[in-house]
Amino acid sequence: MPTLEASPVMDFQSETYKDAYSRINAIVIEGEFEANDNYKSLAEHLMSDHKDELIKLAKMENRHMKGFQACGKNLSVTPDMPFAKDFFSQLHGNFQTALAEGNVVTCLLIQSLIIETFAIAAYNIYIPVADDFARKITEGVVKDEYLHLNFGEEWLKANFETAKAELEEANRANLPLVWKMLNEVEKDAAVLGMEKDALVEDFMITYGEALANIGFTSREVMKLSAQGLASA
Ligand code: PL3
Ligand code: FE2
Ligand code: FE2
Repeated sequence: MPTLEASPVMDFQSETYKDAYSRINAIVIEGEFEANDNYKSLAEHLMSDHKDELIKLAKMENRHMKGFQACGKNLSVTPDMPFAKDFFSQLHGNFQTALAEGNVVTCLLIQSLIIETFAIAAYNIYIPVADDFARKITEGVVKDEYLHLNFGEEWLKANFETAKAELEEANRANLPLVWKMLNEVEKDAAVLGMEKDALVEDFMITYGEALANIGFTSREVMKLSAQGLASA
């Protein structure tokens, strides 16, 4: 008698799958690499009072990167790193500018709120459609990403009154980039079994919860988390 399988039939060895994976895998590897760099920069330059904790987070990001490199190798896929560098270039540039100007609130919004939430949404949607090897890796990684999001939340919550205006400005400048980036990966993500609507929904929920925890009212959360979405 045939058994009911919950997971969709996915040919992880097809050229179509591997071609899409070469870009998505590269994005995730580059994202983890830049996250490692960003937390190290914050530890060194802007948040030396949180140095030990930030170095711990940076080390986790380095482990995540290695895990995702192994996922690509396991499928015999070569990640398209130039594509991924380009994918992150604007967000990366904005982080570097904020770092140089000493805008710690903007740095935390970009790395700990936006990028970590983007990762949480992507990994949660990927887990049910991943191959067995990648699923185990991604399940371990996503647990850490919640800790990283929480680090940013806690600091911004403790400094809410002085951070509020800069948060709103940084959100206005950076959140539209997320929708643009999602549009850029939409096709490849679909090949891997990940739907854009599900990614957007997961992102909005997690990001909105973070903003509410930091201290924004539900009215403000609605406005902030949909910033730039209509024109995307
Ligand atoms: C920081 O800890 C992680 C930074 C990674 C950012 C990843 C963004 C991923 C967007 C691409 C959507 C497809 C994801 C596929 C998952 C393997
Ligand atoms: Fe990570
Ligand atoms: Fe992270």
